Amino acid sequence: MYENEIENIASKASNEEVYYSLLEFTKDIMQKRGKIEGKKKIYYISAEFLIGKLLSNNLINLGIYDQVAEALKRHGKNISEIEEIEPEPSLGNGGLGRLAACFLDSIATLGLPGDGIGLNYHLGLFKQEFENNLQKEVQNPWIKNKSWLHKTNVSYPIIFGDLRVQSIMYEIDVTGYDNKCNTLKLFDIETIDETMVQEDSISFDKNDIRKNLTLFLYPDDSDYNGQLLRIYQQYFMVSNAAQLIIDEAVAKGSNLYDLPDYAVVQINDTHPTLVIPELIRLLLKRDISMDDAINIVSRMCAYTNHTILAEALEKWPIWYLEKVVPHLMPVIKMLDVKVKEKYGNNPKLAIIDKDNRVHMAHIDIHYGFSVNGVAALHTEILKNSELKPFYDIYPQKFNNKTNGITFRRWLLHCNHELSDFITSKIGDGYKKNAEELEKLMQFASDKETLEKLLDIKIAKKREFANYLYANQSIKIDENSIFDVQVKRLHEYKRQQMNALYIIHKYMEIKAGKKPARPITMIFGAKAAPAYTIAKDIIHLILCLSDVIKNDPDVSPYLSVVMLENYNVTYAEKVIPAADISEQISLASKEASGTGNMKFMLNGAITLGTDDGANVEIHQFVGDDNIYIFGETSEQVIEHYNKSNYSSEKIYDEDKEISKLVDFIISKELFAVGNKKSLIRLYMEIVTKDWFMALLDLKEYIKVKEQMLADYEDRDKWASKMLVNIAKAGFFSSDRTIAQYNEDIWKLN
Ligand code: 26Q
Repeated sequence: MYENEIENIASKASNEEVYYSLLEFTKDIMQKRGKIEGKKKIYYISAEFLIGKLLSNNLINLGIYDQVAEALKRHGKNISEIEEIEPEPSLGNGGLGRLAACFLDSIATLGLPGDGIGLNYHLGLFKQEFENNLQKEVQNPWIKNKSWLHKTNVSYPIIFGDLRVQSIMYEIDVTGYDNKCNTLKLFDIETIDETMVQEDSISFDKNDIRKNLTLFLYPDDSDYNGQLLRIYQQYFMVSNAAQLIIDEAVAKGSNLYDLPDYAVVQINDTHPTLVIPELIRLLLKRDISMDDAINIVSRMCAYTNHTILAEALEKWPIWYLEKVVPHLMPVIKMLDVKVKEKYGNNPKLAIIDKDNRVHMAHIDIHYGFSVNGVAALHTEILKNSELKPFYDIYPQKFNNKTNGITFRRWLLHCNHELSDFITSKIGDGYKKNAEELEKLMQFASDKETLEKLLDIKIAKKREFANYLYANQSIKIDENSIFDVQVKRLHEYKRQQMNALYIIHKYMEIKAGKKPARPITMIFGAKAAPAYTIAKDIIHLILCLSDVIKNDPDVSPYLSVVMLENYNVTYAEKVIPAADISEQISLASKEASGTGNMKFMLNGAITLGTDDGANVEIHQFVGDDNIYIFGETSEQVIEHYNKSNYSSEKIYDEDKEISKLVDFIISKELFAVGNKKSLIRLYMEIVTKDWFMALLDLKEYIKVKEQMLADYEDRDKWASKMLVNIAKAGFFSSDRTIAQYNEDIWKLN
């Protein structure tokens, strides 16, 4: 099919022309594919959809990727160069946004009727640049005249306390793998003024809502950074969603009392929580009683929790809501009164607390029918500690849905070499049924297979090294060990602990102890612009990179690279090239992690704590195929409960540790860095260390050394790689979505 069109496109003169023709061509095919239909639909509402570039993925899902790539090749063009033209829509911060994108792919692949609902941010997450070893934020526009967006005629009035706007709905088609399409619906208004943002910054006047409502995505990850504009955005998103849901259900014949037969809403963290009172308000307007409205809505809304960090739980001062959405207040107050009538004045269960703050998660749990965590350990922690008072009254609402990733993007697209090889071994059934990867286990000690895996790894390392050189003019040694930690920067993820490892290795090499093979430490991380310590950690890593690069005693054996502007596109290049996957969060703090799954699938070995989904990865691959260290989540929780952790004590008593920490304020680092920032970070680690980097540091170093030594037994290492790939099937988002459907959505 499409031979002539594809040939015609491939013969166009410039890469730009080819890209834009392919864009239109692909959009056209998706429109013709038609929509997945069904009586009941899942609405996945999320403030973030980190979809990444779409061209290759869409071609893969449409089954024409190879055909297009070959046609391009015949005309002397390379599909990866064509991909370069596409701007990456960075409509998310990190894990939660990327998860939403993986889910859309899987929902369509499983043929379930389901749409994503979010916001059409004009500027995605800031673009990161490094200047003087510091992070600088630059605005990141992604909508060119031609993009994946379709403008629709759907438009709703949205009422705020002090203004009223008219929305417009855009759509991006989401094609399933070998299936029809769903859509991602992104709402916007026409009066956004992109000139409000200075060319070189991300600051602007936050008061003019008409001009900036959907102008940018909040650059916060797991940090609660309350701003009035954030509430405007949230309400705008959910009021559109609620109106759309009701319209679509009514069009299909709903009498509104049976709305739960037509629609189920998944609330992605608390950012879309206001959809609950908004749906109730809209039903009241249609003459449905309060009790009936609450009953209807409570049977259609389900909530996913993505974090246990107390500072990330949304609690808005009531006056924010009174200003932005006064018409919702009677409903929210009624929801609060009913909780108090039923459960007394238990402050732990209240929607509106004594300080007049509205607890968003509490609305979801009382007035939704399902509450899920995103990995087994995370759900247990929610049930037993963080949300225990709720679990006590609503045990039946709680369930676990361990996260997953789409194998189309994270294997078929980013690692053709590996997926082709797997296909040659076990056929391509695994592309639809990921558990079939398990069939690879029969080759666990097959020399030829293992050698081929190592060959593919080296090819991907070379490819990445070339990309890095083209992108950042940095040269790395493809024969070194690639040790990779890529994720948002947060103290709980403990990039600072990895930096202390680098200091350890640097000192060892200085003292004459050379590693068996050079090591390349690769980081990628954006810090929220207002998160000072996170920026200090980036600064430390960049300074270490500088010091080591300029030290001829050390540079042949160790190098440190910080990827500039780490995003989905970068992830697709670096993950297939990784040997070691760093997943070293303080146990109990990482709800799940999804990078861990991407690395595993691409044959990297995990160095991690028993946290989030690492626990399940550990169970699947067994002790011999993962490197686990550090205190357990129980031990860590006990430290918090007893307030008995003191980094100062460790620092004072352990000279090996204090020697590493002291290097942060050494003359070597001061020579290339900012004294104030380095001292601030040093003080933070010595006197606070809220996420206990010093607690696990020595065991971390020990286990990493073991790992580096084990790497030298190449056959054994390759068999660990194979086991990781073979056991990755469980972490397909197709499995996750099948479980959401089975237990929560109940479509079909
Ligand atoms: C909140 C209020 C105001 C502004 C921003 C925010 C905000 C934005 C994004 C709060 C949190 C986030 C993102 C959270 C997140 O990405 N959590 C991650 O979710 C993944 C998918 O479930 C998990 O794998 C990770 O463990 C979890 O950290």
